[in-house]
Amino acid sequence: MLSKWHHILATLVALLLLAGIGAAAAPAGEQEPNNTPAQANMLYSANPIQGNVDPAGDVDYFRVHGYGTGWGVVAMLDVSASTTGHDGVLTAYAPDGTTVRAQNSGRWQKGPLIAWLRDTNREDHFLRVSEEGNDGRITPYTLRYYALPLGEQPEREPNNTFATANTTAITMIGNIDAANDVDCFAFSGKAGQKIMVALNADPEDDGGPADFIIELRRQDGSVWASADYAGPGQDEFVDEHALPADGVYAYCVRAKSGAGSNATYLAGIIRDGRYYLPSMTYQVDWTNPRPGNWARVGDEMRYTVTLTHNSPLSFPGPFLVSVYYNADCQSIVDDANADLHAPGAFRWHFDEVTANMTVSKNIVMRAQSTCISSLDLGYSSDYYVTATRSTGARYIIGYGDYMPLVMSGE
Ligand SMILES: [Ca+2]
Ligand SMILES: [Ca+2]
Ligand SMILES: [Ca+2]
Ligand SMILES: [Ca+2]
Repeated sequence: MLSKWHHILATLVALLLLAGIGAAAAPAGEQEPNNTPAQANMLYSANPIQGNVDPAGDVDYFRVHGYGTGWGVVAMLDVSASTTGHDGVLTAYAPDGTTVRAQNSGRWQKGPLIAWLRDTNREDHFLRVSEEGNDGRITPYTLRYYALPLGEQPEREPNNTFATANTTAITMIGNIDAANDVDCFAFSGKAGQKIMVALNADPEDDGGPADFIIELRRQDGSVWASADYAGPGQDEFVDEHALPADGVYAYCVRAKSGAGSNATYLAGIIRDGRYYLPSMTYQVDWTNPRPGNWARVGDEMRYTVTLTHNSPLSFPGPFLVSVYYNADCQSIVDDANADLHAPGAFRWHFDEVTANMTVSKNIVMRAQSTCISSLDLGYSSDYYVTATRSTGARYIIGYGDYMPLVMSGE
């Protein structure tokens, strides 16, 4: 039973992953009428939609989910394929459908851009596509939209070169405080991953003085792509680049003009339509099961738990590696000097996650009662505002000389 369910769940997870990543294929089409917030078409993160501003004066509303504070929106209107006009306007509205949260009619490479607009609540809100002046057509346009956790972290100087780059968080808050300041942020990538870089030039929403340039850097530190399409206080964007090989890449921010103490920005990468997290792998080995893979009430159950950070980049803590146990089934005999205890969990604390760090601990639990459960492993990271839990080693605890809970076909 357990393995069958596990298989089904694994398949579902794989399908969901495919749905998220495969969405880059043919964009869906808008459904008219969509001329008011009440008529808005639903739009989902990483699922581009194609439409037309046609006839002149047409406007197209799209409804998007709100994810609450701590999340942000990146939206790009690509009008480069239009045969009729290229003066697109992209507007983000609050849930009331009338309060403008952000508006852009400028240019990234292909049209207007809204980068890392902060969500204010969990209500649905709206994006609208129109033509500047409402007196021309755009046929066709593609609207791309991403809802992402911001997880913004402050830059740490010096970070002026590829070699001294900060390891990027999901997004970074930085400041180009002098004309010669450069801020670089490194990330670990895999061959074939698609990377975009977006920069919000006015994260305080009070008018930004700086005209920013963002660069995507190759593994050797050379400039792969550079974006400087818009003017002072305007967002910038580097479109999708497929990584040619596994390794460390970076994005860097500089200012063409307007450097100073208030030249702040919010920048980050979008990886395969999602947010950037470092790769972690887990392993939980139950090393002393009885033949037939079970334990008897009273047994000591020995485990080796291992977490590996698969990246040559370090990042700041606090970082907690957590073992999760079912306290109805097991009690702790040896927690391998865990720093913290919580109900059903114990943890080791790290001030920094170093390059390719491996945490490996030998722990001992006591089989308390007849049970089917699992000993799980996970981590939490403030830097990546994330906490995970992964199913580790499943176990069966029986009593006497037999396993009353084992089902046929298991
Ligand atoms: Ca339309
Ligand atoms: Ca319309
Ligand atoms: Ca800086
Ligand atoms: Ca710097």
